[in-house]
Amino acid sequence: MTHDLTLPSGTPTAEGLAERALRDPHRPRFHFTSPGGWLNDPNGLTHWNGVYHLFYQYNPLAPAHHRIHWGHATSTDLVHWTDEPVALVPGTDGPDRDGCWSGVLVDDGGVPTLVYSGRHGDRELPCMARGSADLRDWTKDRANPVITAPPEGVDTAAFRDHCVWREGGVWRQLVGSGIRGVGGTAFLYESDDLLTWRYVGPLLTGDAARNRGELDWTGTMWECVDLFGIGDGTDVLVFSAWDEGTTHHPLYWTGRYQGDTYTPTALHRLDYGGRYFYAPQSTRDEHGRRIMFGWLQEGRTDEANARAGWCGAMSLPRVVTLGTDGRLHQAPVPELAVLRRERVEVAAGPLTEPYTRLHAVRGDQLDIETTLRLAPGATARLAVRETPDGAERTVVEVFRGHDGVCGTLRLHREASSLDPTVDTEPRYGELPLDDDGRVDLRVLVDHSALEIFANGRPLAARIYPTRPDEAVGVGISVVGDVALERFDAWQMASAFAEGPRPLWP
Ligand code: DQQ
Repeated sequence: MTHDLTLPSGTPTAEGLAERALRDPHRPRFHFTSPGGWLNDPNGLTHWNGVYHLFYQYNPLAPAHHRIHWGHATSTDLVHWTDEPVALVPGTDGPDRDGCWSGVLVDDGGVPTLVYSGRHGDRELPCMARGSADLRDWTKDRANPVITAPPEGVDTAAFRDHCVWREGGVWRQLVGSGIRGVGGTAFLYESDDLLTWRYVGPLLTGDAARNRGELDWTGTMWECVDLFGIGDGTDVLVFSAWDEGTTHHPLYWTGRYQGDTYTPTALHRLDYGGRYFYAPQSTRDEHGRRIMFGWLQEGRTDEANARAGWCGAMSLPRVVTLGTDGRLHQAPVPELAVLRRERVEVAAGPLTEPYTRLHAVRGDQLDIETTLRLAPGATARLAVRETPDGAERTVVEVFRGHDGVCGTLRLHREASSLDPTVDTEPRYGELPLDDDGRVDLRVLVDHSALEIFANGRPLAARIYPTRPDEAVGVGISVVGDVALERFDAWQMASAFAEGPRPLWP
């Protein structure tokens, strides 16, 4: 994403955005989207007195990244969302007059408090706002910005996004940034009152020169850093690796946070979809679960987004745990099951046909859960959103290497759309397998939003069939020895009521 502050030509006015959005066949129905206009990062995630609050980067005036507000929605089940009044509006003057960029919510002795990035020109500086008890009304602090400049030598336009926590009687904060010629970084600060911050130093700095261009390249700047402890003694540092125009992908370090430093043990990709699961943020909910959302960016042109009247979806909320392999394991929250309607079951057994169209399973709102067992060298492919003539189809592929241990999860989008202007690049990543070659695969199809979980590894993407009404088929093809142990599919109900949602409730 470029941070251009002008609207693309031809952008419609706010009028009618929600109606346009409603008519768009590509708009998800059980992933959270804004009522209309633009949505990007999840912000201020919290579970507050039994209510989940999802704030998000929002432009209610146009489907373009311009003068970003904080949208707000609440839920008691992480599935059905109520639109709340816009939480933060860019100031008419002051440090956030060009946008209220990403940030977090903390509980300051019972007072909900936002720490976010104010944008003015190309300056990004930390700001804060105090909330009412119901988290609906927010008052910006008169002292904003609460940090008046980045550490010396750091670009003012690369100093944003926050992770704030309480530790040993003080507040600590990370601000995402980059050190020119060195790499992305997270600067550590400390405060007694969230207002006056002492700079401690970089918690960890990447190496922008190494593996440039690789899928795990750490970029020149780290956006949306998120530090949390998980499992027994592992600290995870999530960040979105960024480089102007070329790199947007979420990564995480596993390692140990101690004192003022973070000692990494390993670097991993957070989601194989790359930019399609960007700028994630997580919170520990009142049940003790680590819940994470990411921004599912669009894969179509700015003009197509403008015509659609909306832009950007939130991922499904995910439960994140630490796997026995020391990596993060991700799954959609179990609450989603309330949207499951008719179930179709496919009989278990060896898959002998090279291709089987599953006629009973059809739709553009589906939840598919299957367990496959692959012999070494075998491949299984699940096609979704397939037209009857097969001209459009999106294929989820799992492959077990000949050595039996290594596998690959791959998403083929080359035929996902006949529209040459949409992104159809494939996506792939490593698939962990046990000795039996078992693959637990979950595929959630929600119009243009697709989320795949294979043995706990996620891959999010967007797809835009040109014949959306016909692209509802599902099929399986195999090469080699593949057994189907289980296959269940559900039609998914919509999580939103019919009718346009007010852009500014
Ligand atoms: N989006 C926000 C920034 C953040 C970026 C601006 C990540 O705060 O760095 O809308 O997508």
